Amino acid sequence: SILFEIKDGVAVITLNRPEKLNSFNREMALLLQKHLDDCKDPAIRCVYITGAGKAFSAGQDLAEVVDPQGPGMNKILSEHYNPIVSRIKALEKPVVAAVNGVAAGAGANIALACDIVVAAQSASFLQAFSKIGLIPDSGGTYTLPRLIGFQKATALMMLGEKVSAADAESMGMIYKVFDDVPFAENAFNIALFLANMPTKGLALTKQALQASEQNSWEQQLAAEDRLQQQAAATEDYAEGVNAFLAKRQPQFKGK
Ligand code: LHQ
Repeated sequence: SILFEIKDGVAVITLNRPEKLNSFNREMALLLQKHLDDCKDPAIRCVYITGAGKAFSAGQDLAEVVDPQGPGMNKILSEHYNPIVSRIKALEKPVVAAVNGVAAGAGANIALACDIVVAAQSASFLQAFSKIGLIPDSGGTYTLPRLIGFQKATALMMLGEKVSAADAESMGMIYKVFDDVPFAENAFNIALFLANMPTKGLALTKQALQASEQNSWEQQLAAEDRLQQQAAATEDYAEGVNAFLAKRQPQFKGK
C-alpha cells in the first residue's frame, strides 16, 4: 500500500491505495511508520511524501472503523496517526509533502505536519472530521491554528469546508501551488534541492522552529545560541564558508 524508493538522496514515499483514495488502514499506517524509520539512514537527505492516483489521501479508511475485526478506536490515534506525525516532526531532515490531489481528515493533517507542503492546482484540503462527529487529529488542532490563525482554523474545522490549493496557499496553510502538469517534477525539484543542502543545518533549523512553538523570547534566543553552535561545528558549515570565500559552488555532504 506504500511505495518506497531512494532517488538522488531523496526518499520517495508514495501512498498507494489509489482505488481507496489512499485512505489509511492499519497496515498502511504501520507501513508508513516503518518507512519513516527507514528514512533515518544518513544517506537520505530529504523525504518526499506524495499519493498515487487522483488523491493524496482521504484519511482514515472508514470501512475499517466499522469492521468488527478492525483495530478499535483506542488504537487508531495512539498506534497509527500519532506515531506517524511524531516521526515526521522528529526526523532530522526536511520532509516535503507533495499534495497531488485531495487531502482529507488525517490525510490533510499528515501533510500539514511536514516541513514544506506544496500542492497541485487541482488539489484540496478538507478537515473532514466534523462531518462524521469527530475532532481533527494527527496534530491538526496544533498545526492548523499556528499556520492560518485560530479563527480560520476553527471555521474550517467546524464547517468542514474544502479549501482549494490556491486558497490554502494564500492563507498560509501551504508553501506553494504548482500547475497540475508537471506537478510532480516541480515538487520533486524542491526535494532534490533540499537533498543537496547542509542537512544538519536544516535539521537544526527544524528543531529551532519547533522549540519556538513553546519557548519565551529569552528561551528561544538561548536555543538559537545552542543550536547555532551545533550548526557551526558541522563539516557543511566549513564547506559553505570556504566555498563562499573561494567563489566556488559548495559541495555539501550532510555532515
Ligand atoms: C473512502 C474514503 C475513506 C473509505 C473516499 N474511507 N473509503 C481518526 C480516528 C478514528 C476514526 C476515524 O478516523 C480518524 C481520522 C480521519 O481521518 S477521520 C476523516 C476520514 N475521512 C473522511 O471523512 C473523508 C471521506 N471522504 C470524502 O469526503 C471524499 O471521498 C473526498 C472529499 C476525500 C473525495 O471526494 P471525491 O473525489 O468526490 O471521491 P469519492 O467520494 O467519490 O470517493 C471515491 C471512492 O473512495 C468512493 O468509493 P466508491 O466505491 O464509491 O468508488 C469512496 O467511498 C471512497 N473513499 N474516502 N476515508
